[in-house]
Amino acid sequence: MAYNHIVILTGAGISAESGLSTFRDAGGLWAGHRIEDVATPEGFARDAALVHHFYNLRRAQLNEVRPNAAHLAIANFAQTHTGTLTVITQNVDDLHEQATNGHDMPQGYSLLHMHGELRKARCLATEEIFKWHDTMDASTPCPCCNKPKRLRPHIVWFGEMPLYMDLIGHHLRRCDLFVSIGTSGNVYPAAGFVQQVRSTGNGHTIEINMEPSQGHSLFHEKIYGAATQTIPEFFINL
Ligand code: BJW
Repeated sequence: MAYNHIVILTGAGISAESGLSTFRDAGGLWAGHRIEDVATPEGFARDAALVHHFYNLRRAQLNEVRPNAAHLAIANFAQTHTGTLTVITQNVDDLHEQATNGHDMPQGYSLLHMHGELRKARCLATEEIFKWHDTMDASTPCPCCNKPKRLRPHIVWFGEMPLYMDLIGHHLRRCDLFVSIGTSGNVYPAAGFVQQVRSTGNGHTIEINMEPSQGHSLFHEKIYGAATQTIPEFFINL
């Protein structure tokens, strides 16, 4: 069956084989950290130095990693797909961008970073967003107001509203295929997208992950295995 409006949701599992740790697997990103300390606005208010350090290390790590066969398979598929293809990523890395880099992407393709981006910073006062490739700390002057203590990583922490929610809702309502890749289904609202698609009655839903996610029973189809194996095979046959 040919699908016209496809939504792909990706999580940390798609980037794992590029060398970026997931969150909840053993030895993951939060090992050695309390989530409340590094992934909440309250943690940032308490100890900005710790939070900046955590994200500075992860931003620097992006220089060392490349998209893997799963990111590339999605990018290749996007080039030939004639309907719309919306990639909603929970990831703050830029491996989907790197995978499409240098290619003219069709008009129907879009990529939405619902949990923000490591390579962006935001001014706490004006909400202006800047491309950011270096380290930052509390003393870094903000480019718009030239004052210290104004910059934060452009990341959606717990308790904050994820980005592009209206646009995401629009794509979920009209999609005829929803594919969830490499996410444990622990974090809302992303974990609820499959239910939103099911409630429309028109979308086929597929989970592709290393293991069954929290919401696995909600999907019509499931494929389990490493993303670099399962994803290229899946998109070649779609
Ligand atoms: C592989 C693989 C390989 C490994 N191949 N697979 C009580 C009930 C319900 C909700 C709430 C609640 N209390 C609070 C909430 C809301 C809260 C929430 O969901 N909390 C839960 C813990 C319960 N959510 C929020 O606060 C969000 N905001 C919000 O809800 O606003 C209100 C709102 C209401 C209604 C509509 C809209 C908004 C904000 C959430 C922000 C999440 N931010 C983080 C941190 C970002 C910064 C950073 O990167 O450091 O985003 S949390 C972290 O988890 C990160 C990820 O994007 C996110 C999801 O993780 P992901 O991607 O699923 O990774 P893992 O590690 O969990 O899973 C990896 C999977 O890959 C595993 O299954 C592996 O098996 C698999 N895998 N290798 C294939 N090679």
